[in-house]
Amino acid sequence: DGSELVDIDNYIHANYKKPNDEMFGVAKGKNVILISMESTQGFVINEKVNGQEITPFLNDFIKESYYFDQFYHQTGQGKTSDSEFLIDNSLYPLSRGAVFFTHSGNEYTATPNILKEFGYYSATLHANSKSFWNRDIMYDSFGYDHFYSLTDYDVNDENSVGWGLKDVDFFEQSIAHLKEMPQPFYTKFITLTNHHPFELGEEDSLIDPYTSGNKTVDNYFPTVRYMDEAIKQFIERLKVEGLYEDSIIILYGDHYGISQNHNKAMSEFLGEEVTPFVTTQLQRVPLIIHIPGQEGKTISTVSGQIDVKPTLLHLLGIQTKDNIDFGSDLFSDDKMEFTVLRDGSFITKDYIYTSETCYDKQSGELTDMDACAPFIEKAANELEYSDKIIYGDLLRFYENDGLRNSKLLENEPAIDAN
Ligand code: GP9
Ligand code: MN
Repeated sequence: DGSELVDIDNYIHANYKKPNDEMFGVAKGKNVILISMESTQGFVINEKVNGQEITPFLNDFIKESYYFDQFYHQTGQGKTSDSEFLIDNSLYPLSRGAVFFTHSGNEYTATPNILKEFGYYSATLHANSKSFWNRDIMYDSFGYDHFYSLTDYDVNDENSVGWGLKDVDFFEQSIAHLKEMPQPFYTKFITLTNHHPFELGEEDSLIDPYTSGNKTVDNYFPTVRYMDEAIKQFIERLKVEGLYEDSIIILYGDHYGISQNHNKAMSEFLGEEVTPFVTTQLQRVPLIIHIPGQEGKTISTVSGQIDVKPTLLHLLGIQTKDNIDFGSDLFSDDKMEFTVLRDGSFITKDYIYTSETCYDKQSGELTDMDACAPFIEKAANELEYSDKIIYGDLLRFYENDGLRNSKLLENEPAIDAN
């Protein structure tokens, strides 16, 4: 039955943070364009390699956007698919395996499911075979109307590298798909070129590799630079097509690109030893939210992928107080600075807890466990509650037994469903 959900429901609603009055609904009725930036870690932003900027476009774009520089990925073994799970559901992925494979038949209250009630059309665009990560099945559970996958793209030897279609061509070909969609739309574009082992042709290399001698680390920079260029061209194209001003654009890094196997080369690049503390800090990925007509600013609230769903829904003018979301609105004045990673590590305003060790965030020094202690149970609870929902498919009770009365019907539609 759904009785297990009562505790969880109480926990979630005790943690609910009300939206910021000034931001609630600022993007009401706008299209949504999410861009999943493959393997893009936060340390490349405003950083150089061989004296050259790694992300010149993003460095400019963050100046006219809300840029969250203390935003963490929370993925596990499900990699890109875990990030999609977090972003669309505000639930944690699983500690082992990929929830996209193991629990694709569950009921979810994902963002596309919710936005459907507000007249939105939703689609994911990604030039890989549709069954990779079991996406075709999971997307149905999330409520996506369409999945533009490999067969919707013209992919050949010339326009491919590494894992497949190059990002520039992917975005270019995606424009036609975007133009045929009903508006408003909720779309997710998943890039691919900046994927291990970071292969790139000479003609697409805009900067030189790094020179540590570690191929993975060295080649990471030119493929990040290439992705940056692809996103730049896509945004320019959105302007040409008249879609830019009608769309809220959200870019996020899906997960780390450089694993701990490359700590030595990373230490050389960063100029510091990659300790467990530094490894945790390296799990920061960029989150950039561009809202037409808003100047934006850099926001350093500790946050994670789990926070995107309520943040976005509030920007669109949709209430979330009756949702089972583990994250909270990044613009809320009361946003708690507390982010749990899937391995049980957590980050607060002042501390980082990882490998059962408590660090002072400012200094990186070990600190007394008492400082982290109040959060240890909360972190464990969060993960456990979220796991329970997934293992027990508990959202089916939430939706069906009227635990908090059909929440979607309570919301006044933000826009006409015409
Ligand atoms: C595959 C792409 C990359 O379609 O999303 O997957 P990853 O290995 O990063 O999870
Ligand atoms: Mn990925």
